Amino acid sequence: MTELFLKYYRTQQQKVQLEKTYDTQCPYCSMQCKMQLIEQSFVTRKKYLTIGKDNPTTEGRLCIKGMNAHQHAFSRERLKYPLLKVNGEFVRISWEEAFEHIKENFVEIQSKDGQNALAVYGSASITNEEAYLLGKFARVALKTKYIDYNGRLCMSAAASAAIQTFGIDRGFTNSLAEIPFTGCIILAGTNIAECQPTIMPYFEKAKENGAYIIAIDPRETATTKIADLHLKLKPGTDAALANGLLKVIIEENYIDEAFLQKRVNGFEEVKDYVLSLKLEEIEEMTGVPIEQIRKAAIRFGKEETGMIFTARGVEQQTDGSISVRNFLNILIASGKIGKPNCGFGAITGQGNGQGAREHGQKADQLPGYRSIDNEEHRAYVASVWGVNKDELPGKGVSAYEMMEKIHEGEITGMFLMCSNPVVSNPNAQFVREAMKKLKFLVAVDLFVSETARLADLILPTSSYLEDEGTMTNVEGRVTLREANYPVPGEVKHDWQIICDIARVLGKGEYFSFSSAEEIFNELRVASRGGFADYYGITYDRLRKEGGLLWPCPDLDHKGTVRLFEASFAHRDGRAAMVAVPNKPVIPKEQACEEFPLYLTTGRVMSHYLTGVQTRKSPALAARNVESFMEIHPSTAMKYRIQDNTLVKIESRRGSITVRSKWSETIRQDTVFVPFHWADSQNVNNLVSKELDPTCRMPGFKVSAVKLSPVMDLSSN
Ligand SMILES: Nc1nc2c(c(=O)[nH]1)N[C@H]1C(S)=C(S)[C@@H](COP(=O)(O)OP(=O)(O)OC[C@H]3O[C@@H](n4cnc5c(=O)[nH]c(N)nc54)[C@H](O)[C@@H]3O)O[C@H]1N2
Ligand SMILES: Nc1nc2c(c(=O)[nH]1)N[C@H]1C(S)=C(S)[C@@H](COP(=O)(O)OP(=O)(O)OC[C@H]3O[C@@H](n4cnc5c(=O)[nH]c(N)nc54)[C@H](O)[C@@H]3O)O[C@H]1N2
Ligand code: SF4
Ligand SMILES: [Mo]
Repeated sequence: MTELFLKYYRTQQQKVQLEKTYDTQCPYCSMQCKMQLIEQSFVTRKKYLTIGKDNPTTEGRLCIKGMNAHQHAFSRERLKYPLLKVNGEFVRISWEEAFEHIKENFVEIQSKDGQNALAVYGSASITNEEAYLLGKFARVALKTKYIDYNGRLCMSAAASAAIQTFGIDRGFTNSLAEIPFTGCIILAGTNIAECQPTIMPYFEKAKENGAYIIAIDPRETATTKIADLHLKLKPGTDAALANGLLKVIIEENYIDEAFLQKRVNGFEEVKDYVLSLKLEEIEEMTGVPIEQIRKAAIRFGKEETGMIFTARGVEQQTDGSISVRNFLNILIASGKIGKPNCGFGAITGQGNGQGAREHGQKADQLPGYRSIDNEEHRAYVASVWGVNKDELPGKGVSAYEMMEKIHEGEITGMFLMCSNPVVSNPNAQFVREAMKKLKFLVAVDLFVSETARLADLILPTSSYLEDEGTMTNVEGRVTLREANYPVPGEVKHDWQIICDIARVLGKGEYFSFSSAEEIFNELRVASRGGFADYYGITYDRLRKEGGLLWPCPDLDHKGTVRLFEASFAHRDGRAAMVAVPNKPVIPKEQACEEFPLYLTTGRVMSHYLTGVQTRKSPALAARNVESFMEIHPSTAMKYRIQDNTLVKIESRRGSITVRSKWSETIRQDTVFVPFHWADSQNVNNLVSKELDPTCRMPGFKVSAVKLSPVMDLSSN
C-alpha cells in the first residue's frame, strides 16, 4: 500500500512543472498563524497546499480553517472587476468609471444632505495600515464624523472595560508563553478550542503543569471539556456570578492587601457592596450552585498565580463592559496582575481585532488610541496629517447607531469596507432596510456578500495572499504579513482603493502612498506618544524579530511583553475597581410565558463570521452546510421538537428556521444558534437593538424566544 502510494506520488511529482511558495498569515482569527502557500503547476492545472510556518505565537500550528483558506482565495466567485448596478443587475465597469461614479455621488450627497451624510463602515479584518488610512480618509478626505467599524460588535466591551480599569486596552496583558506556568485559569464565555484552536497547546501545557481550569459557559463545548470545573450559568448573568466569586474571595481573605493599598482605587467600595450580597440570590439568578461558586473562588484565590480570560460570551451583552470589569475586580483583588504568570486576556476575535481598534476607525478615536475629543490629541494628529485641527470632525456614533441614522435620514451614503452588516448586525431586518434606503452604497469586498448585493457599486479587493501589511495579534504582537501573490483580474488592495478615491476627490496630496510600508511609517509617527505607540516598530524589525508587542516607543525598545509591572496606565498609576450590580441597570430580556427560552449565539469551528469566505471553501462548507439549533432533549420534547428536524424560532423581532440538534450538554432553559448563515437562517433577525450604554455593544448573547416544529410529527 505504502509503495503504491509512493509510486503514485512520485509520478505526480514528476509532472509538477513548477513549484512556488508564498508566505502569508491566515485571514481568519486573532492567532494570525503564519503560513505558506505551496503552488504546484501541472500541465493543465494548479494544485495548492497550505502549511504552517514557525513563529513565536503559534509555533507553526494551523487549524482546519487556515489549512483550507486558499480555497476561498482561488474561488471562481472572487470578484475581479468593479461592478456597477444597472437596472438591478451588476455590470463590469473600469476603475476610472467607478471612481467617477463615486466622485459624482459623494459630492452630490454631501452638497445636498450635508458633510456628515456620508458614512464609513470599516473592519478589523483589514491591516493596520488600511484601518489607519480609513480613519484618515473619513476625517481628511470626506470630512465626515460618521465612521465606525465591525469591531464595535466584537471587542468594544472588553476594550472599554480595560481602559476604565487599567487605563489602557491591550487584549492580553502578558505573552502567551506565560500561560503554561499559571496556577489557575478562568475561561469566561470563551470557546478557544473552536475559535482560536492553535492557542490550545498553551492551556494543555498549563494543565500538564498542574493548573486548575474553570470554565464559565451555558453549554459544554470543546473548551469546557479541558476544564476541571464548569460553571454552567444562565446566559447573561456573568456580572452576578463574578460578584459571587469576589464575595467568597474577600470573605475567605484571599485578597492581596499590600497590592490593593499601593496600586488600586475603589477596593473598599467594592468590598462593602459584595459583602452585602447574598450567595443564595446569586445562585438563584445564575443557576450556578453555591458549592460550585465557592469551589471556584477558593481555588482561584488560593493559587499563587492565576489568569482570567473573557470573550464574547461575557462581552456581547448589554452590560458587557461592566461584566468584564467585575472579572477584573476578581483579578485585582487577589493581586494577580502585573507580575509573572498572572494577568488578563480578552481573547481577540478577528485577525486584526487588536490593531484595528487602535488607529482611528472608531467613532471617537484618532491613531495611537488617542481621543477625538481631546484638543491636544487632535492637534498632534492634525500636525502629522498636515491639516488644521479645527477642520477635523468630532465624534460620531457606533456601528449599529449609524443604521439608525440612515433610517432618520441623517446618513444617505455609505462607504463599506470588509464587513457584511446585514447579517452581522443585531435587528437584522431593520439593518437590511437601512442599507436599501441609502442613496448610494459602495461595498469593497472579495465576494458579492449579502450586503454587497444591496450596493450600487462593488469594488474588488485583494485577499490575505496578495495584500502585504501588519496585523496585531491576540497577544498585542505586531506582525508583518508579507503577502505577495499576484492579484487576480483588476483587483486593487484596500489601501490603494482608499488612496485612489481620495485622489479623485481632490485630496490626493494626503494619500500619496505607494506601498503599505509607507503608510506604516506614517502610522508610526501618528501613534507616537499615544497609548498604542508603534513608533519603534519598523518592517525591518518585524522581519528580523518575528513581531513586537506594543507599546514600543523607540527604535531600540524591545517591545512590552508584560504590562503594568510597575504601574497602571491611569494618570495616578493606579487601577480602578468599581462595584458592579448583580442586575444590569437596563434590564435584559427575560424568558416569559410567551417567549419561554433563552437564545444565545456564537460560532462553530469550520465557519468564520457571516460565512462569506468559509462557504467558498468546499472543505469547510461540507462540515456544516446549514445552521442549527442546539437544544436539550427534555426541552425539545416539551416543544415537540424531534432531533434533526426543522424548527421555527421566534423572538419579538422576527423568526428564522433552522435544524434541531439535540444535546444533553446545554442548559435546559437555553438554545444555541451559530450566526454564520444568512437570510432565513440569519439569527440576527431575532436579536434586539438594545446596546450597552457604555460601549454600545449589542446583546448578541441573550434573547427570549419561543419554538415550534415546522412539521409537527407528534400526532402521527
Ligand atoms: N471558528 C471560528 N473562529 C472564530 C470566529 C468564527 O466566526 N469562527 N470568529 C472570530 C471572532 S471575530 C471572534 S469575536 C471570536 C469569538 O470567540 P468566542 O467569544 O470564544 O466565541 P462565541 O462562540 O461567540 O462565544 C463563546 C462562548 O460563549 C458562550 N456564551 C453564550 N452566552 C454566554 C453567557 O451569557 N455567559 C458566558 N459566560 N458564556 C456565554 C457560548 O456558549 C460560547 O461557547 O472568535 C474568532 N474565531
Ligand atoms: N448573533 C451574533 N452576531 C454577531 C456575533 C455573534 O457572536 N452573534 N459576533 C459579532 C462579531 S464578534 C463580529 S467580529 C461581527 C463580524 O461580522 P462582519 O463584519 O459582517 O464580518 P465578516 O462576515 O467577516 O464580513 C467580512 C466581509 O468582508 C469580506 N472581506 C474579507 N477580507 C477582506 C479584505 O481584506 N478586504 C475587504 N474589503 N473585504 C474583505 C468578506 O468577504 C466578507 O464579505 O459579527 C458580529 N455579529
Ligand atoms: S483560524 Fe485562527 S487558529 Fe486557525 S489557522 Fe487561522 S489564525 Fe490560526
Ligand atoms: Mo469578532
